[in-house]
Amino acid sequence: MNDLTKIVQTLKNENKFYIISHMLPDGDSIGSLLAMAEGLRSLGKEITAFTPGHIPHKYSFLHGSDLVKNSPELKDNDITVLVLDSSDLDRLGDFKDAVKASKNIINIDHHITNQHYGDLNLVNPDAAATGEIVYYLLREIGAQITRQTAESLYVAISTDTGSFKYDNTTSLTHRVIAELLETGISPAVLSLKVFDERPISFYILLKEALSSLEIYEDRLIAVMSLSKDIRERCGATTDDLEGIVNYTRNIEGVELGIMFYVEGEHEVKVGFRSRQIDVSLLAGKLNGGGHARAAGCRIYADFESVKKRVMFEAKNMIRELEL
Ligand SMILES: [Mn+2]
Repeated sequence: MNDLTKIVQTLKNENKFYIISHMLPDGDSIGSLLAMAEGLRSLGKEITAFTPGHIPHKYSFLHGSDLVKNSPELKDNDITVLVLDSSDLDRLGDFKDAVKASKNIINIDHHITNQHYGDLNLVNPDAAATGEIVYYLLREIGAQITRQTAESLYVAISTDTGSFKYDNTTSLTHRVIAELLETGISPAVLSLKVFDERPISFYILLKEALSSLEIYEDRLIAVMSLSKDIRERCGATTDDLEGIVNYTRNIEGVELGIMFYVEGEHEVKVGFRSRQIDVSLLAGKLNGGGHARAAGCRIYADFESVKKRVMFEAKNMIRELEL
């Protein structure tokens, strides 16, 4: 029997499950978690769903989000743990040890870098989202896909494909979405909630960030800064910081966007965004890391000296370009 068959058998035969997804949860992490939980509950199974951290406000409308626990109390080692959308166990943060202690870990994921840490592993890098795999499994075991479960799956798949704009979107993705739409869910309502709508505190914070905008190197570099004090004065949460850095890079003609976030007198978080240059190299020079177009670092010094150091490296990088 291959792992897929064994996983389907386990999902059918066992009556209690723990389900967990990765920390700093995104839409796929939360949507897959909630859909798997609801689908298994529809078969009368007892489910406890966990997340390391908290569910971002924009996903809190999804059905079952109020039942998700965030303390690592997986009390019974005999209960099978389904780990969703996590390439390795470090992605589980505080929950890592509790999950490791469990006798049966089922790893369900789509990251190509997955470490196959489960007792059973279902890793499909061709899936656009873990939500696609969850949908397949729920169908296989005869779970009900209610309208509410379909909403969670829609959120999972639409966020990981950037609203079906990224290259991971396949014809299968659209077939799955077509079946989800048949339950009567509204893509317009869900997209507004997940992609567009932000609380007023976000806009107040964005106003502060934009008022700090500076332009360097013939408009190739755009810089903004915020501090923890300003954020608190705006009544904004750390969730509200998400995406603000993108406003730097999205200015026409800007190649490199930089966002300074002053966490304390001697601690500054720096975010980088770019169009073409590899900002993971820039972040690497400053002991940080990330992806080619989105990276960051954290420097333990006062804002003024951090800014000087970062701008020195950033300008050097831009000057080396032949644009
Ligand atoms: Mn994912």
